[in-house]
Amino acid sequence: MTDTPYATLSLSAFCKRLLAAERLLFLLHRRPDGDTVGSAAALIHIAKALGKEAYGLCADPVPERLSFLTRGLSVGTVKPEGDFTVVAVDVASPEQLGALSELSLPVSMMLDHHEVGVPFADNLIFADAAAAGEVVFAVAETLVKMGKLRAIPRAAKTALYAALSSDTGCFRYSNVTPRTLRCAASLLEDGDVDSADVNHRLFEMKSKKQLLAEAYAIEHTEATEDGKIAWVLITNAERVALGVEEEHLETVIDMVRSREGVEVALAVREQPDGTIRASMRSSGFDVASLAAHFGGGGHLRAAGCTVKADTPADALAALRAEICNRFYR
Ligand SMILES: [Mn+2]
Repeated sequence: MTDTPYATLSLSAFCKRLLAAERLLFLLHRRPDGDTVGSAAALIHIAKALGKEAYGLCADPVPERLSFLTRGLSVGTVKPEGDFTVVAVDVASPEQLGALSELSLPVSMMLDHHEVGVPFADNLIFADAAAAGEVVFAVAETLVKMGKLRAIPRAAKTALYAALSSDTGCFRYSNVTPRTLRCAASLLEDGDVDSADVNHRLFEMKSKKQLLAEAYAIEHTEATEDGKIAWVLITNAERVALGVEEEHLETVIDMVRSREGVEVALAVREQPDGTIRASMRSSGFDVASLAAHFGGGGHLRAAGCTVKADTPADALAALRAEICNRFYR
């Protein structure tokens, strides 16, 4: 994150700019997950508690299973009228804004936790945070310390807990630190958060279509001879034949990843618009720089990118070649 024209913000500098704003627009990353939705929802609740107008904007609709986090809030795919102070939440690079980048919004600040990315505004980034929710929690605590917020609003606590749990796989991944757990513990302190309900919604409850997609992925996963690199490819034709939508493919990567012996997992999905998305997970191999090589971003062990290729099979071949090249070097 060096050599950019953008400033690195301290917590208090970020809070001061938030406090100076009257109308706030929080940008979520495309294909929204529990962290970007939970973190943006928490910021909207906090902004409202500060007496401000606040909205959320995302290139893709918030998936049904996460809609409990945005209930009663204005979070949509169409930009509300008027001028805003625009803050990107959990967005590592402009590419992750998806179609929003075409709006050329004047992004004032970024709040993020990705160690690999392309800064596009003055930023508050905790590279060691497990989730953007951890950064938002620090912002909320700072506002409380500054005397601007009496306490973290109840609904914001649930949203932040969901953000933390979402990006840590229910506090199971290696990104969990003592600070992550202290944030979660603090959010649970006053009994305002029904953690079992949040975790059930995030991890246990699956639609039949999602289960069908997972079953397909289990059946069609292939691997290198040593079983260390595994992948699955799902084209539009295959998805349509399966009777599922793109949003039901979100967890197929986890099926590839959970196979015994797999160290690098790859899921390649042709999108309805013909573009080709790749998700990668690993047990330590750097998939963030791999994704960055293809113009994407993410974390050391979890990343994604859009691959430019003529066919999904070509994209898979290019990804596999690059992974093998780096893995067996
Ligand atoms: Mn995140």
